[in-house]
Formats: sequence, C-alpha cells, structure tokens
Amino acid sequence: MYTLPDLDYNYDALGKYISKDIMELHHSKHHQTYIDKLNAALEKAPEFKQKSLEDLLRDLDGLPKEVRTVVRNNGGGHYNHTQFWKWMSPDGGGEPSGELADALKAKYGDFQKFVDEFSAQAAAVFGSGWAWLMPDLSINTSPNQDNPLNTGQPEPILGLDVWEHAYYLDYKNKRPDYIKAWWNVVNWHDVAERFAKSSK
Ligand code: MN3
Repeated sequence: MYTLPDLDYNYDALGKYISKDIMELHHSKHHQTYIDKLNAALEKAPEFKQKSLEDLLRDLDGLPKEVRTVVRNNGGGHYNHTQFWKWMSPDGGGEPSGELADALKAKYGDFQKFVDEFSAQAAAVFGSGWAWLMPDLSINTSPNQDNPLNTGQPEPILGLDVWEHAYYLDYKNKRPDYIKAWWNVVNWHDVAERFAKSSK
C-alpha cells in the first residue's frame, strides 16, 4: 500500500512563493487522492503490488485494461508529486553549482537562457500537465499526470507541476507568474544529485 510521504519542510515554509494554503491542499488532499485511487486500483490487480511504481509506469501496457488508466493517472500523480516536493526547498532558488551548472551552461549558453526555455515550455502546456528537465538536460512536457517513464525515457531530474491546483489560489490564472516565483524555491542540491547519479 502506498502512503503519503512527509514533506521535508512545513506547509508555510515556501513563504510568499507558494502559500501554506496551496501546499496543504496540494499535499494532503490532491496527492493523498492519487494515492488512495492507486491503492484501490492495485486491489483489483494484486499481482502487480510487488512491482515498483516506476516499473508500473514504464509498462502500463502490461497492466490489465480495467486498471491501466487509473494507474497511469494516479500512479503517475503519486510518482510526480513525490518528486515535486523534493524539488522544492525553503533553502532553494539561486543557481546550481558544479557539474550541473557547467553542463547547463554548455547546453543553453547561460543559466538564464535555460530558465527562459524551461519557463516557456511550462507556460505553453495546454491544460494540466508537467514540464521536465531530463538527465541529458533536454526539456519536455507531459499532459495530465503522465511522465517520461511512460514513454521509456529515464527519470527526470527536475519537474514542474503546472496544473491549476498548483497555483490558482496564489496566482489565479497567471501561470507565468507562478513559474517565475517557483524558481526561487527550486532545490538545486537535489537536482544536482539526480544529475550526478544519472550520468554514472
Ligand atoms: Mn499537483
């Protein structure tokens, strides 16, 4: 049975960038609902309880048809949010250092150009979805709760939730304002660790 992971910080820790109200609703209600629905689906296909969440998402076609879409949406929701909480920190923001900084500079010219490109792609997601930074530092997006695992790609090293539930209470319909604020809480320490692991 999957359970809701604790945050490494309090609901009010991201301060003016992402409010306590959003964090509490997003974590305790939205994320919890994905977990409840994922667990309910796996009750109907108990032989798949042994597989890791990542493996389930990598092989959705291997699941029985009657639970496939539920696992895709809610297993994806659980995976994506579990990472998302770690990709933010009250000590976040600024720029990465070390290997990741060098690699981003090599690919995008400078850090700001990377930020601009990622922000543009995140802003352009139609409806609900996510923007991702991949281990090769390419940027892509997914609709709904899909993620790169569904198409056989590696795990992303950074992702941004652009569902309205992630920002509407603070930013109303202004998704670009939310994206701009979010850079102030990005946990580059976590992203750099994932980048280092992915290149080994
Ligand atoms: Mn969300």
